[in-house]
Amino acid sequence: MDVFQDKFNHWKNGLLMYKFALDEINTKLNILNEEFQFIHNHNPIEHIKSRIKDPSSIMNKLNRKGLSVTLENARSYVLDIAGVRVTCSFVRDIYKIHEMIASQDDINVIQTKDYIKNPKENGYRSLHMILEVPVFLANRTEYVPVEIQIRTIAMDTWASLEHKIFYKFDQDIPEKLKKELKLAADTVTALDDKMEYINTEVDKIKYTSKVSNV
Ligand code: 0O2
Repeated sequence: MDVFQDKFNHWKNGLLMYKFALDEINTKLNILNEEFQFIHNHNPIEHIKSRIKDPSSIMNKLNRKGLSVTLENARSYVLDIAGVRVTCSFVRDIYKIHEMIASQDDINVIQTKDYIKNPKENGYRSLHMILEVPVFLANRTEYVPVEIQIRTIAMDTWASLEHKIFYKFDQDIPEKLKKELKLAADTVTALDDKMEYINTEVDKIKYTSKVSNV
């Protein structure tokens, strides 16, 4: 077998673990969503999208961090090889999902970054969690890192556009567009607040009419 094929297989086998971890976390999220629907008559999750970072992006990230490009370094230092993006309707659902995941016995939360309470300077908002998920293999259990990004639909719309613009301008967005993006991010925050308010009002009306029907 030639060296290239050997290396390719080494990476391919190494990344298989991340696919198993994604399968596990997707199952967990679907169960939580269905259970929540059953108990509260409401789906906190609108969409779930998952992906394995492609090897060239993993290698770029190792280069950016000044590390040599090895599978071992990728496993230790690139914690978003397996990524799941969860979109919700309301901000309070984001924290509900965060809490439900964090309280699962077999999951270790190794990092939480709250870019909703502390948005990035460009306006980016999202809740990020890095988890260790157990993958049960025939002869051992491996703990595999998975990044979950939880955001509202409005935050997701903003982030998708910003991501495209970022790459369109080769990571150097013109000042004028940066300002416009920040203004759009403020509008997204206002929209999320308004939706949250309307939803709370709907709950209050539903509760009052239930009580008066007793
Ligand atoms: P891609 O293409 O989405 O995978 P660290 O690993 O902790 O040293 P990192 O990875 O920058 O540093 O951590 P962070 O801040 O948690 O960001 C991880 C991911 O969040 C990014 O992955 C993006 O998906 C998303 N993200 C973070 N900041 C922004 C932002 O300003 N705009 C948008 N649109 N997305 C953001 P990647 O690997 O950068 O990209």
